[in-house]
Amino acid sequence: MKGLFTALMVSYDKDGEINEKGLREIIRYNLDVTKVDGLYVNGSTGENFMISTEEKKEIFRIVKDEVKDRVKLIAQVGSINLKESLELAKYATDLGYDALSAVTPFYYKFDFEEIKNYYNTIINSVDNKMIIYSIPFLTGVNISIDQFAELFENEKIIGVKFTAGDFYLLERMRKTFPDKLLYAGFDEMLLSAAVLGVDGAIGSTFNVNGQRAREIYELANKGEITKAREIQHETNDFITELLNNGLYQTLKEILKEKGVDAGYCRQPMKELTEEKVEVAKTMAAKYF
Ligand code: SI3
Repeated sequence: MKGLFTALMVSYDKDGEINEKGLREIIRYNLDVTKVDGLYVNGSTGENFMISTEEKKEIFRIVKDEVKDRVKLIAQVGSINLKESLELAKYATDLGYDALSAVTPFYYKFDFEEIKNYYNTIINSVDNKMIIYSIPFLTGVNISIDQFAELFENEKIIGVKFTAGDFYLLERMRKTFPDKLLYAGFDEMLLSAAVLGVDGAIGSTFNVNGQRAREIYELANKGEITKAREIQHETNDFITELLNNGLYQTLKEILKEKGVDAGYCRQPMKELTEEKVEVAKTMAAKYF
């Protein structure tokens, strides 16, 4: 389960329906062109928190059908509707997903006992493994090192997708939990995380920029930091433009420039203006 995982984009049509043909093209692009080690399905990048349970299942099914066993698959099943999480955990496990992941429950101020119960309930309901999805800047949920230790008492909880810039905490986690899987979640900080010894990374930008991410990760692991830093600089020039123009919409537009039917984002996310579409096209030509 180590390595680089794309947080998979999903192609939606103008009405917000899943475009199966487009989704299959995005998957193939990730397998054949960006060449990642695995896919993280129904995460933030899949616009997961704006779609129905049935749509989530359909995406899990299509991805597994297209990938078969070519790369590892992680199913993000987190939801503040625990019953939905349980249903999705069973569904993805039955399909053969290699691991599950669940975002920390958000919106209500759940206390740690509730969060721990959420993870144990989900993962104890299936024969699978759990990767905690920690993304405090969107959920408002911060988990301390002691709390991670408590969660890891359950051996089925095997790691964390760490989407945060707290490198002190990341370093403490690496030292304290040498056998747990730590994945970097911010692509713009991949080099710093790799230097601290993460086991891999999960990122939205890998949908198009997976090859540069691979170079950064491998150079860092070989100790070739100067070269890795140059590629991180180039990557971050790209990510800065991406964030300024509209993250997921621009990634989709770049995929379209590469011949992939990446579709549109699901409302309430808005469409790019014509001007921003032009910016995305220029970025595609400049970086890919
Ligand atoms: O769940 C997911 O789709 C992710 O893996 C998210 C991943 O951490 C991305 N975060 C978000 C909020 O999209 C990053 O890859 C992020 O897009 C990138 O670092 C640019 O900031």
